[in-house]
Amino acid sequence: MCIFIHKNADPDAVASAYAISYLIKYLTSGKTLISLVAPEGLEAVSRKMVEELNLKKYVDSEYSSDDVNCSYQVVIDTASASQLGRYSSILRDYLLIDHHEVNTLVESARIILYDPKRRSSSEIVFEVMKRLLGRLRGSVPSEVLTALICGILYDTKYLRLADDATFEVMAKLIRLGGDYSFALSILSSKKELDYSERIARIKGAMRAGLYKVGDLIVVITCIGAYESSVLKLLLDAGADIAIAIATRKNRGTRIIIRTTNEVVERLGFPLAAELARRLGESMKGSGGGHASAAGVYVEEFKAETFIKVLTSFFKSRGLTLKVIDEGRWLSECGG
Ligand SMILES: [Mn+2]
Repeated sequence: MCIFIHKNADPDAVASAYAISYLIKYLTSGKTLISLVAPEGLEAVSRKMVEELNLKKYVDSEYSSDDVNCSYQVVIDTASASQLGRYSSILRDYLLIDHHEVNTLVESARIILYDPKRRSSSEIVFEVMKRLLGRLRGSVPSEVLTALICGILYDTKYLRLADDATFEVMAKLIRLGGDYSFALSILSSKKELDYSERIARIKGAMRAGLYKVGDLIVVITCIGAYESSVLKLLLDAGADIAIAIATRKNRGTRIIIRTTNEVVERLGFPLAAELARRLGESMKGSGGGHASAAGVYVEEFKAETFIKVLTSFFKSRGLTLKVIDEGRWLSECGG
């Protein structure tokens, strides 16, 4: 059996995958061999979580580049085929566990455990465990529970996005033996930015173009690495919507969109997810994600088309995209 998680997997995806793997092994008395398929590997903080909680023993093998052959497939915390990279082509009859507002993998899944109201996949996985195991006390190892706490904390931005159901799950995880403060310490150890990340952030800021829609500030930049970090910087600087174009030699282009929850609330629709989907459809790629964080993959990026789609997307919402200062992103990423 294979468990697939999205590229550069975050703690929610990784915790959910290990917990499901544990559950399946438990229910089949260890007879099921499980491979974790993590295209392009795990995010640094997820690797730290796996190490600190000693989770490796819950899967039999890990793939990140070898050819994968699996009879049963579970896809976790993944919103679109593009997030699985080259593995998307081998998907069939899969079980999907996910919570993203927009998910294009739902259509062709065989079994669906999908709840866009949940703030994390870890919450859904915990509910599945509860249903299948009945009384959980003593049966689930504390490191698995702690991993799920990490997953929830990460996806809810330390519970800022949590709702009543999230708190109920969290309370149960702690009561059953999950270690809340250890989970916090795993996630929150400050990492020093390395040299290349600092360069990427500064380049991203230097190349940024400045636009507005209504009274929202939109910033577009072009950067080949550390996109999330660059976008966070731009949002911190005051952008309402920040978009990074990341072109990789012979490997297509990723468009990453970030906005704030305040903007999503004000607009009243899942901006990033919908914009990503529209860009994907219009640029012969695929896109999806959350209301405030989403991504698109396209084979061939054309700045002209991109701006056109962006303009018509906002226009369809009654908003006009205006240029304040085009910046340098076009000459770097114009294609
Ligand atoms: Mn998630």
